[in-house]
Amino acid sequence: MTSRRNFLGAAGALLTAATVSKAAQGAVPEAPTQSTPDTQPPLAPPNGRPYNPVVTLNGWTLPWRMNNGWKEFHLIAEPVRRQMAPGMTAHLWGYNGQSPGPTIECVEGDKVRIFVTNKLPEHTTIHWHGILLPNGMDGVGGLNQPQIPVGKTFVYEFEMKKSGTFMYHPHADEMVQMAMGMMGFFVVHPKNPAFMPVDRDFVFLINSYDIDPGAYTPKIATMTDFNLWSWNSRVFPGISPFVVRKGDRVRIRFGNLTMTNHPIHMHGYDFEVTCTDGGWVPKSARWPEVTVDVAVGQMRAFEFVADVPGDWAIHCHKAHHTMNAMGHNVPTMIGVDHRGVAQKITNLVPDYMVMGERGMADMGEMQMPIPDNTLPMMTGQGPFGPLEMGGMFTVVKIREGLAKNDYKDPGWYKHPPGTVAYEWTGAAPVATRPSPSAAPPARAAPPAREVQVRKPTAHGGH
Ligand SMILES: [Cu+2]
Repeated sequence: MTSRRNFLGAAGALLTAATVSKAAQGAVPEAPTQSTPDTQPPLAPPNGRPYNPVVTLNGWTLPWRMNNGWKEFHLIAEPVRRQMAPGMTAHLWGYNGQSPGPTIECVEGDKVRIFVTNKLPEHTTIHWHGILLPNGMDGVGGLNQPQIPVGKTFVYEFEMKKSGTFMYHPHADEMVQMAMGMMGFFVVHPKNPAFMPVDRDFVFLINSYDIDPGAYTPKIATMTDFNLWSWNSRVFPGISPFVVRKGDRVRIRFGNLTMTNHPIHMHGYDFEVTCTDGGWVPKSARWPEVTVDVAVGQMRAFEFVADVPGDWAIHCHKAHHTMNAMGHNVPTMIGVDHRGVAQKITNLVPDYMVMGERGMADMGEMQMPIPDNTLPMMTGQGPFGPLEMGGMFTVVKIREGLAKNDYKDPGWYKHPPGTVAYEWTGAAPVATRPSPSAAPPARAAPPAREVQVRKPTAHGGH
């Protein structure tokens, strides 16, 4: 049997001979599909202008075909199953088998034709966030185009006017379709490969879901109280590490399609924001940061030179966003002595558990019974014990001697001897405390100040 790929290859050969039949030219390009949530290696461009491809965290890049000078892609909007971390799968909507959809990569000056087939149970469109294009290609259903009906394929065509960091998402029944996971990254590489080159270029989208413990489908009407805070529809410990070779110049790009802002914080380095969804930031306008807040509907890219090896945490700095599904109505129990009470309750309710009388760190190692398809609230095991994390957390793993294109997880960092925080085993210091009976020091009267007022003079001779 002739596979679809072979058939298209033959069609491509015909095109170069410039004897294209209408049927071959009119054929819709194949729509590759992805079945795994694992980070795929970067897709080196097989044709067209050269560029340094990006790595999509727990994702992949959509292959294309060239057709008479047009780069042709095919997205299929459809229900998907996305494993958010081992042990938990969500029933989402996405593109070509996954949520988010595949990353689209092209080059400034490329003519791009994107076929969008709707296999959802309702109509949809795609808006190309940040991309400068003709009004009728902007994808706002009802405003710029009719909605794409169920079962139909629409075509978007535009020329990439500038390079940068963009994304795509529906502009049709938006609240539902984005709450269900419909979105994807869109990178336009500079025409000149010497413009702001980096060695490693990572991308991901920030999204959030509200999926009840034990359930599979997000609650689409949730406004702010989401319980799964994810990067590319993955939560810790399901988010891949950023694997980096020591000495590499690294760019990390992300876009926020949740309902709140996320201060993204990376340990061990300072960095500069070099790109937003509006374009590249000139050198003179950058300043150093260790946390960059990304508002709803914004994109940011930051860069640093990876000169210090280690396992450096990278996470959203909102503490609730580094946790998985939990109830928020947990009373604060710190300092409450449950002894006796717990015993009495356990006689009535055998599974009763006391939570939080010494803080909640115990949750990190607790094997408590949870419903199927539910992740622990705080989890993950590191080289020194439980990590007590969830949600938007992963690690930048910087190692010496990796190969140029090696993105395999190198395991935990092996610290040189004498470089890890250690327990003090000498004599305990004597605490000095003020005696409780001591009166607070009397407040001295503020010293008198003399103020001299000078009026500006007309001659201004200084
Ligand atoms: Cu956050």
